[in-house]
Amino acid sequence: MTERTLVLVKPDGVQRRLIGEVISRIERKGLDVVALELRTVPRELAEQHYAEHDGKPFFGDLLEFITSGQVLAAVVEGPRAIAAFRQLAGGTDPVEKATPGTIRGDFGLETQYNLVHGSDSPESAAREIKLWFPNL
Ligand code: IDP
Repeated sequence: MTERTLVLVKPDGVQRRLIGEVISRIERKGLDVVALELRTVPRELAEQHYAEHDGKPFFGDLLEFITSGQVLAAVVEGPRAIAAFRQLAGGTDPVEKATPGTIRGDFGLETQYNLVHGSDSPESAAREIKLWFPNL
C-alpha cells in the first residue's frame, strides 16, 4: 500500500549541507520524492506544524529554531513511507535513541537539533502535507 509522508530537513540540516545526504538516503531506500521546496517558515506555519507540542517546555525554542533559517520540505511516497522514513531518521534523541546508520544517529548530537522531521502517523501525514503543500 502506497503512502505519503511529510519530510523536513530542518535549518541545522540545511546549514550543514545535508540536503543531498537526506534525499540520497530516501532514494536509496526506494522511496519517491513527489514534491520538494526550500522555504523560509513563517511563525504561524511553525505553530500549526508543531501544535501538538504547544505548552511543552521546549515549544518556544522549537519554534525559534524551525523559523531560524531555510527548511527543505518534501513529500515522500512509497510502501509504508511513514514508517520507512522514521526508520531512516532514527529516534528523536540523536545519541540516546537514534542508532548509527540513521540520519540522526550519524549526524546529530542534540535532541533539538536533530536534522529532520518525518510524519509519525497517517493522520499526521495527511494534516502536515495539507499544511505545507495545500495544492498537492
Ligand atoms: P520526532 O521529531 O522524532 O517526531 P517529537 O517528539 O514529535 O519528535 O518532537 C518534535 C521535535 O521537537 C523533535 O524532533 C525535536 O527537534 C524537538 N524536541 C522534542 N523533544 C525535545 C526536548 O526534550 N528538548 C528539546 N527539543 C525537543
